Amino acid sequence: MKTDVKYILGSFLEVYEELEVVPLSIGHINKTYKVLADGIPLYILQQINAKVFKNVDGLMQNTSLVLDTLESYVLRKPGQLQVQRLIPTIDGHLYHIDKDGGYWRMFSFISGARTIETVRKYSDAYEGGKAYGMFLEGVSSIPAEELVTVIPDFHSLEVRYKAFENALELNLGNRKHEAAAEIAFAKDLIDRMMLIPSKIKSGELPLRIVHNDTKFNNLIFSADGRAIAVTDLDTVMPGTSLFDFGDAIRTAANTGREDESDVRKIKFDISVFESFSAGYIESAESLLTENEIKLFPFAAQYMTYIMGVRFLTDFINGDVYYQTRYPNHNLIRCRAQFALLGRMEEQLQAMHRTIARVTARLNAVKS
Ligand code: GN1
Ligand code: MG
Repeated sequence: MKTDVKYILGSFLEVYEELEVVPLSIGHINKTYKVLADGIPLYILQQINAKVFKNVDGLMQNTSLVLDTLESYVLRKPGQLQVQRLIPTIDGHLYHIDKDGGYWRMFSFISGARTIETVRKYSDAYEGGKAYGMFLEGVSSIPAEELVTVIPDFHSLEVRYKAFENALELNLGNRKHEAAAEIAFAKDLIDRMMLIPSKIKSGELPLRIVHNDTKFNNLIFSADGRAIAVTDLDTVMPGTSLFDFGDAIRTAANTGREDESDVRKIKFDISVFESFSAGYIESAESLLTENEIKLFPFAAQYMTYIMGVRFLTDFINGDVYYQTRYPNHNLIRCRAQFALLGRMEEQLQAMHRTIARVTARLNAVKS
């Protein structure tokens, strides 16, 4: 297995025999490897999950466009963000197809890079907010029609909920009975959760180019605690800033892991929420509308709910989408998301007050 992967390097690099390839356990979709020379990481090699990304060519065109756009954006913001480089294949393509039909791509490794799984410092949350806010500004110049829709309706709750209902009907994994409480929870909340989709439909929320997968561990930090890059650009597509803000809070303000099995460890850290919001709103201020900012607390709930429903759907379907490490992994992930949603509900008013405070502070600085 490992030798096979190493052999792939030959399509990207003339000389690769001395390099070491180490698998990384990040992400639930693609397979990711670090490529090192003498212990120093040089590249990130990835096998793209072509079951999930059916149009790999479109995906890679998007990635290349987004990286180029960010590259020119960061030139205007010296010292703030770095951009990964796509390493083309030796024959000049954006990706390589191996003899078994597997799709591979390679990126430069950002030196000193580290990621954060659980946020423990408010300064990290603030830095992360700033970086994702800059990202929003950085990609805002891309015309929507130039991006291929790699996964249609990615954060559409109508579509995700239909898939859930479909899973319930078919019960392919024969597991419905194991998830009775979670199924009831999802059903109870669906009407309330349709608020954001309804505001998108009515035009109250602007559509923008967004990242769509802003887990906190998709940020790269320097050793001295600055958020220096945004990774995982697979799902950059039109959407709303609420998706990015919400998913970042879902992962950053959770004191437990995304798949924490002891739900008592799952708390919602309102100070992380405050710090992230301050960074995000400050750096994306030129774009964000009042309607968007007002809905940020709810966005955190929306993204937590939608992820819970997606994990639950995959559990019922018999684990056909996400990589899992044990039989009820998706159910545990769903439980953790729904527990977090409960903790957020208790702090919803506090979140609204926090957003008001953050915006008031920013306005005071300006006047
Ligand atoms: C998947 O593979 P990863 O971890 O970057 C998923 C996201 C979910 C996330 C949940 C293409 O992302 O939408 O938020 O898992 N990506 C896709 O952790 O479905
Ligand atoms: Mg991803």
